[in-house]
Amino acid sequence: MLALALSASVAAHAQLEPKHVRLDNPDNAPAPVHPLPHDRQVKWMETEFYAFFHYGMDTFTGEEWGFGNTPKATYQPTEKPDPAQWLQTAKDAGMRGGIAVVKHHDGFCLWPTKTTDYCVSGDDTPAGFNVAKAFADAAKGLGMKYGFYVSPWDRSTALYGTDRYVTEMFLKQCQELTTYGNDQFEMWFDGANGGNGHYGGQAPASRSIDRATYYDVPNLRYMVHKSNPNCVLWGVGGEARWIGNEAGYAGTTNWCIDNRLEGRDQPTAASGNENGWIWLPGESDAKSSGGWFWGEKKDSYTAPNTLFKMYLETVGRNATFILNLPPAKNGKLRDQLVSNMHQLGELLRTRLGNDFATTANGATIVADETTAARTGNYAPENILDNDSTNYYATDDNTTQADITIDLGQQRSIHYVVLQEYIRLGQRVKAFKIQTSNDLQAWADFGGSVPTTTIGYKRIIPQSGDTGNYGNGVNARYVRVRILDCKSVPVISNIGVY
Ligand code: FUL
Repeated sequence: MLALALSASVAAHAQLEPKHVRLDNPDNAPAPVHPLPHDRQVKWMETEFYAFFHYGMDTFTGEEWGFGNTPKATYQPTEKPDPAQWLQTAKDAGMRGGIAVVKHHDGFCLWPTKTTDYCVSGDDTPAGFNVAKAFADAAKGLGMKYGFYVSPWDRSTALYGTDRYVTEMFLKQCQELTTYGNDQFEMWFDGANGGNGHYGGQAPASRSIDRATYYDVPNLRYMVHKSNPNCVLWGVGGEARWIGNEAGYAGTTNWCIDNRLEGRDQPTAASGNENGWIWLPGESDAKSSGGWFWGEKKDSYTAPNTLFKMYLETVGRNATFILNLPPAKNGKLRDQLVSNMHQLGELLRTRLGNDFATTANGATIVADETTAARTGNYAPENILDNDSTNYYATDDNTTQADITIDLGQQRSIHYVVLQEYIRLGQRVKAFKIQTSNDLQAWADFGGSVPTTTIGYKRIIPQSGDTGNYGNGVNARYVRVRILDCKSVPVISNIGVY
């Protein structure tokens, strides 16, 4: 009897063993450091730099937050909105995608939704035009990633604040938008809820909700991911966090992990949390003009050099960068903005377009002084090959590495770019960059900028100053010293520009 009971319990235990644990590791891969990103979050980080397009009722009122009772007829584009022009401009600026605001807090929808009359009709006139559909089509034509901003807060409807708003309007609106393409990369869910609004003219005129629970995020996620598996739900959706400011900078220390479901108003927004338990990477949103929406009094534009500085302080600090380009009343971006974006693209191409540290440009890895490279396909050469799917890793039991690159000739160096293989978790806690011409005398690179985290991407300017291109430093060798790391360092790329 005892023997029988024992064997029954062994059998039950054997069944419970997790099936995904591999008992052997034939590839000798380094162990992951949790939490890990979802595949869609990695693809999203690889988008790096993309546009926001705030266009809608506020374009015609000059406001930033419509109250929800502006008459429909106020939305009067003087020409048919031209999303292909928006996205082509973004592409010229070096961006890889864009997000169209198709419903802002005022509740007016730029596609013919079945959930409310407060929307465009979907006919072929400028005022009836289905902007959401045209936007998705234009993006597909231009090879740009695309997604939509759908404001959860809706100041137009009497239902706001009740469960009916969530099930009959908000979720349905998001569902309708998923039908415009199954390859959307991000849906943007703003956390703003300023309380008061028109709310269909019904009392109470001020409503408050708990944004952590009100919007039924589990069902929202399920519904969006069913048709759009690569769509990251930003903000309220809990798959990427706000960086905590709208000025275009992330923390110099910036972890892709954190401890909370939504980044707004949190002290760790800019830096993430080294000990966080969920993957929640940062996105930095910023304007390129006087407002989120175009307006006569807001028709002034930020200089390309300032935008380049923002790029270095966002993409260069392990965050994505979403830069707003507001179409004007004719449904097009102004000439001045188009020209600024072209200049920004030129800056990115000339300053960060030719990587000296590639095999193709004659670079080699000359030394790995302190640590043995891992056996298997983890050679330091993986750092020079422009392939983001492989990486260099050290043997187990070390959290340090020295990686020295011979550029093959002296180069004028302005920036060093570092990337971890984040599919195995974000790891590096401290590093240092140095340059040399003889492998004997080494000079520190990067001024006094803190060199703590790397993550998906880090860009270190030669003097540490993101606002000053400078003359560069002339050197043949670049050495990256990983000084502290959560586990074995895994480095996919080092770029030298
Ligand atoms: C904010 C909104 O309230 C602004 O109007 C704008 O859309 C910005 C991107 O997010 O929270």
